[in-house]
Parts: sequence; C-alpha cells; structure tokens
Amino acid sequence: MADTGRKKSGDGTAGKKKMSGLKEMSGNANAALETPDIKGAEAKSVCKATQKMIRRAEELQISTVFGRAESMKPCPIGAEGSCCKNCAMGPCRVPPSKKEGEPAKVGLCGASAETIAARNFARMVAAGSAAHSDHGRGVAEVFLLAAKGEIPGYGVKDVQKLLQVALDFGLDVEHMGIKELAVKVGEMALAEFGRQEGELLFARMAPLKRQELWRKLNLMPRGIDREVVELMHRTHMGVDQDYKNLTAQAARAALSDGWGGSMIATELQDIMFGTPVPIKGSINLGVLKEDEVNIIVHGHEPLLSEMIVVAAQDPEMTKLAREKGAQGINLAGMCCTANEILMRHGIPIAGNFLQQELAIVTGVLDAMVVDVQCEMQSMHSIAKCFHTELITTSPKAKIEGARHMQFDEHDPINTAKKIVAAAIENFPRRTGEAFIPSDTNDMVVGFSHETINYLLGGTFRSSYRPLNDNIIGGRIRGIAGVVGCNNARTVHDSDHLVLIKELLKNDVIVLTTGCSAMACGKAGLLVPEAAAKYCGSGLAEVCEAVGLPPVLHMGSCVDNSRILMAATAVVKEGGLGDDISDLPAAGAAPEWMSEKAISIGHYFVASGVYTVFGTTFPTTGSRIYTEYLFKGLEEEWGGMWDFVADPLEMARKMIAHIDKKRKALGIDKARERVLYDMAMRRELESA
Ligand code: BF8
Repeated sequence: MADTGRKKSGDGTAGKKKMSGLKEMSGNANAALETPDIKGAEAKSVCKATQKMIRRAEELQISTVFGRAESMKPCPIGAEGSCCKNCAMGPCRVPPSKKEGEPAKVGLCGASAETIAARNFARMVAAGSAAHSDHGRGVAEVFLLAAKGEIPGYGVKDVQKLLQVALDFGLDVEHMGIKELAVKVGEMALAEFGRQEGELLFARMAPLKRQELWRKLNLMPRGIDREVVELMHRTHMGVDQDYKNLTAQAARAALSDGWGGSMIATELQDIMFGTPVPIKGSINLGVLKEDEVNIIVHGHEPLLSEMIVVAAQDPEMTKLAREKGAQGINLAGMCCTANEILMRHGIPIAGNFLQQELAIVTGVLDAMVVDVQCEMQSMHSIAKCFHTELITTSPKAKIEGARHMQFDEHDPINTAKKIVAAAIENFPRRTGEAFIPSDTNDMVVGFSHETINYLLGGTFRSSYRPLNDNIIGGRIRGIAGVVGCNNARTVHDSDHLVLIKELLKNDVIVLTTGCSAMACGKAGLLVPEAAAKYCGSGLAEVCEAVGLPPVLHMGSCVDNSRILMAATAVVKEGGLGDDISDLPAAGAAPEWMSEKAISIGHYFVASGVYTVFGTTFPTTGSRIYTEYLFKGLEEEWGGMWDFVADPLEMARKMIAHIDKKRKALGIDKARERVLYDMAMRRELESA
C-alpha cells in the first residue's frame, strides 16, 4: 500500500477562513489556503460517496489528494503571484510590503510586483488557452480525416449543424455537397490555428458592439497559435513590462480559446458525434458494478471514447466478458470526457475531478482509460494497490508506469476494441474486497444552446424570445454561468452547491459545465423537480411551464463556448441591450484549480461578463494589478474579475451585479403578474 504521509485526523468540525474581494487583501488574501485544519471526511467533501471512499482510502492507508492537501501547504508567495522564475537570476520573490511606507520590492531585473503578477497570470492564460485549443486542433484533424472518409465509423452526424457552421464560415452552402462542405469546414477550422493575419472566424459571431470594442482595443484574436506564442514571448524576461499591455494580450489569447479553439472543438464534435439533446443519465461512484467489467474513460477529448462506447456494446465483447465470469461491460465516464459521452449517449458518470483516485479504491475498476488533461499522476500508485489497469491513449499524455495503448486516429474502433478487451482480461485479476458506495443520482442533461432555443421555443419557431421576455418581466432575475473544477483546498462540491442554490432561490437561472455540472448532478439539481424545491417563485414558474431543470448542464469545459453562444443569442434576440456586457448575467468558478479555468475566466471577462472566482486568486500579491483586474477592466471592457471565497457572499455579489444591469436596462422594477379579482375587473371596466 502507498504511504499515506497523513497527519492524524481531527474532529472534522473546523471550518475554513472565508474572505472576499479587495477589502481583505491587505491581510493575507490567500489565507483560505493556509488553514489545513479540516479533518474528517465530512469536512473534505459534501458528496456522500466521496466521504465513504475517503474513509475507505484512510482505512487502507492509501494516500489521496484529500490527505496531501492537509499535509502539504501551498507556497503563499507563489499562490499570490509574487514569485518570478522567468530567468535564472531568480526565482525572485516580491511579496507585498508588510509595513506602511516600506519601498515596494522588485525583482533583480527591476520587475515590479505588478509586472510579475501580470506575467504569471498571463502564463496561466497561455497554458489554459493552449490546452483547450490543442484539444480543438485534435478534433479538427480527426474531423478532416472523417470528412474525407478516411476513418471508419466517423462522419457527419449532424448535417444541420454542418450547414450552420459552413454558413458561419461564409461558405456557399447552396452549391456545395455535404462531403465537400465538411472537407472545407475541416480545412478552414484547422487553418484558424496557424492564421497569421485577420480575425478568427468564430469571433465574428459575437455581438457587433463587442466585435467593435475588440477591434478598437486591439483584442480581436488573429490566429490561435499566434496569440499563445506572442503571449509566451511577451512574458519572457525583459519583454512586456506594462501590466495593462500584458493583460490585453492575455485577453487576445483567451479569446482565441473561447471564440476559437474551444468553439472549434464544440462545433466540430457536434457535427461528427451529434449535437446534444436532452437525455437522462446517472452519476456518482455508485454507477460502478461489482459483477461487471468496469471501464472508466477519463480526460477531455471524446475522439476515442466515442468508439469505446461502441466497442463496449459490441456483442463479441460482451461474450468475451461473460467468458471471463462477468455479467457484462459497464462503461462510465470521469471529468469532461464523461460530460461528452453523457451528453450524447447517456453513459453514466462515475464522478468529477476529485473522485478519480477514489474510483480505483473501489477495487472494481478494471481499466482507467485516460486521454488528456486533469489526470492525476497519483492514479498510477493507487492502481498498483489494486488490479486496475491505468491505460494512457494520447501521445501527448503518458504517465510513467502506465500501460500505453495509443489512439490510432485512422482506426479508432480497433484501438477501442483492444482497450475494452484489455479491461475484460483484467476482470479475473480482481483482488480484495469490493467497496462501492451505493450513491447515485438521476439527471437530465444535454442542453446545447440550440436545444435551449428549441425548448423555450415560441409557438411557431424556436427562439430565445420567451427567455428574454421572462427576464424583462422579472420572473427570471438573471443568468449565471457557474463552471469549473474541484479544488482540494476547499470542501469538495460544497462551494458550487451553496452558490447555485442561493442563485436559484433568487430566481437566477444557472448554466453549468465541467465538474461544477457534475456537482449539481450529484446533488439532484439537474432534474425538473429541482425547480419547485430550490427556486424562487418566478424561476420555478418558468421551469415548471417549460419542463426544464433550473440548472442546465451544457457540457464539458470546451463547451463553455456554448454559454458564449447562448449569451450572444440572448443579445441578438433583443430587449436586453446590445452587448453581452449589458445582460443581467454573471459568471463564477467557485472551486477552480486549473490554468484552463483562468483562460475561461479571462475570455468571459473580455467578452463583457462579471466573473468571480473562489478558493484563491493568483494575483493578490499585487494590489495595484488585482485592482486593475477587479475594477479597472470594467471601464475598458465592460466585464471584470472578482474573488470571493465565501459562496454566499459570491452569490450576493453576482446578484448585485445582475440588479445593477437590470437597473441600467430600465427593467429593475419587476413586473409582478397581477391577478384580477371580480371587483378589480368591474373597476377597470367602469373606468
Ligand atoms: O476541463 S472543470 S477539473 S475536468 S479543468 Fe478539469 Fe476543471 Fe474538471 Fe474538465 Ni475543466
């Protein structure tokens, strides 16, 4: 068994310090990170299955991220963005001065705290944008091969969406066949990565006013690779040393993610594998089955997992599984790969980011199949304690000691069958006791922006009109996008749920993706019945009339592009201003941890959205720079960052922002529906 490295556990009652915004920054803005004083499974997660598995791992003396979060404190100087290691004269540490009047520290080269914080922040954006965009590139490459007919089993599943994207790209859809269009769309999408001049094609989908602002401020992204490379250049020692200029280029790189790489991933995946429509699913570790071959696909790219879905249902594979003594093959997902195959096929989800190690601890996982991103290296040492085969599939993401079965993009079904067969072969090697928590929850998912449009539909055509009217009329107070990760420095799933329930209570409809969506699924928020239980009367009335859950699962993290499209559709529908920044809307990532989240946050801010992050914020070492992100940007871009660790306070600030926007639109006085009684009617008639 792996060494635990764990301190003795306590009573599990001590809470974490919570703080928010700029006010508390003068103390220690990352104090929330410095209180490793919570013990006990209940204080580490609000998810019952996770609590049970944390206890199980402790019993077996297996080290997990939850234990390591207690025994290893984050570096406070790094956490607040005050450490510069961009050259070998450093690392230089420039924490904020403790004493009044003390001169501000600078790096050996003279770099100010603002420059250092901005450079560190910008590099996070560059890495996050690169991750999403390289996913998008991988999709575009496979899409092009599929369009040319070179991949058995892959082709155009959603012709309607192909036509829409072709129109968005300015193609002559009337005079081109489907195959020709698909090839052209694939080529044009791929060319977006290496584009040197001009503007990203999808960025022209944004509201016109936003596009004009991007042009005026030089934020309009050119090519995806170009923006990331330029950002890395500018953050090199001795290049861009103006924090505002760095933040602007970070925006260009982030926008090339949201309106570029991520949007390409979403749109082309939809064309190839189908645009999601509402579908039922189930979630949590209880979806694993003791008597079946359990395979989890984990990561982000659905390119291979789409075929693993097919292979796992192949009668030949089922026969092989039975020969090995299993009752069948049980496929489940984890992290964003899970969201992809859930949205399109209803494949159950085993859990979100912080549950990946725990899935192995159940002792019944026959193969953990990973592609790229958010995969913990610790899975390998935990897998060694059981029979689980950890299988890597991407040449970009190998894990030392794991078995590598590379995805052959020319023949995905063959790779998929080999992987499923490997899991089946592994089934008889199970040792020890199975320990599967019984917890699962039902959910309804699959809310692409096209689906929302259709479901809300006017009487004669699909339209966002009913949504806009309900916002204008005040039944829906506003829209919130709550997205992002889990972070072991806060209580697993808790901040997502506290925030979202508070928003619902205040009639704010919630759009969600990523691990946040999974937290909602586990807590029963993704079913229509949640409307009556959690929403204010206005939102509940709308959800009940349409049959929608009050929290709409829109997919994986690259699918945050769907939120951008939905926001744009609301603007274009009319009556709520002429830019995304006019909407009564806000965004949040209360438990973020990845660099991808910072890129997402920055493209939302640059698209005009007030965006709040929780747990910690990576620039607080520089008050000036953080003030610029939190306040200065609103004047320039109409959207700005914020940091609030307490989820209730986060909800309060988001609602205050929504109300501010309602006031600016002149819709702040909610028009309550007046039900006339007979006396009132008579009075009206005689008037
Ligand atoms: O892309 S929400 S922990 S799984 S980074 Fe990772 Fe964060 Fe989860 Fe999906 Ni997104």
